[in-house]
Amino acid sequence: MDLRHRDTIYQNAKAWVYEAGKIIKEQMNNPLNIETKSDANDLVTILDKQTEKYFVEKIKDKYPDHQIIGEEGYGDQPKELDGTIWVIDPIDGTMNFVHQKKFFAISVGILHNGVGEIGLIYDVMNDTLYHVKRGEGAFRDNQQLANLSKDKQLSESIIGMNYFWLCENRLVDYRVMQDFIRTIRGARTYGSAALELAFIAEGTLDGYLSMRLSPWDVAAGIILLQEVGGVVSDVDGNKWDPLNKSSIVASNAALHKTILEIIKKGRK
Ligand code: 2AM
Ligand code: CA
Ligand code: CA
Ligand code: CA
Repeated sequence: MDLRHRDTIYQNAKAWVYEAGKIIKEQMNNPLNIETKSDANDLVTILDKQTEKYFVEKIKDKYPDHQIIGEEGYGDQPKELDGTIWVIDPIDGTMNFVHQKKFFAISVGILHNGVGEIGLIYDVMNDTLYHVKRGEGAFRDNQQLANLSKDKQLSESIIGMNYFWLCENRLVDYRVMQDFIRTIRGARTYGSAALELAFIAEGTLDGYLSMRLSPWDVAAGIILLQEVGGVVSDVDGNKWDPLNKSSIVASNAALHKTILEIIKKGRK
């Protein structure tokens, strides 16, 4: 992708992310028309839908040849990774948004011919933007993020993961994951995959595990994390596929290998 063209796309995407955040803040205390999706805890609000529509309108107007993959379905359903694809989660952490009115983010990843070129994760209530253009550094607002430490031990690591890893589940023997919990320094559950990946990039977390996420949950976070030397795969070590749902294991390279070895012992 031509770098000048990429920079224009980045500037537009950034302006739209800030504007969308402003609209969410202005409207979040109005009735949210909360509905459920796949299950009773899978929530969606009018602002998830409205925010995605806002991006789709802006993108289709300015870049009619770009494609969009968005959680709420207002984009396209590309089958191939050719051309430029925007992968958008209008509100990542909807449960937090509904119940806590904070700890949610707007996540926008932009791929060109399958390569992640731009990533934006906007922590709306903290007014913090994580952003990256591949090869030009990852940033939190104006501050460049350092490369991930290579010699972090698992015993000194804080890992983002939810409690379902410790319950009977279809992926990994929970007793192996209980041993894992005893091995690491601590576990945290923030409820926004996009923010959790950004937290690894900034060093707040050392790793993140999730059983099933969609492309829009992780696209921007993966692009951000790769820029600081992070590694992302599914629980079996397969490379991330931007067109399909998968489990996610993210961390620095050394920890990633160790975590995959542990998961393998309990993999069903
Ligand atoms: P969401 O808020 O955009 O739905 C924590 O639950 C993380 O998992 C969030 O990033 C959330 O994204 C994502 N997630 C993916 N699928 C989910 C589902 N079916 N129910 C709840 N959260 C889901
Ligand atoms: Ca959702
Ligand atoms: Ca999401
Ligand atoms: Ca969402």
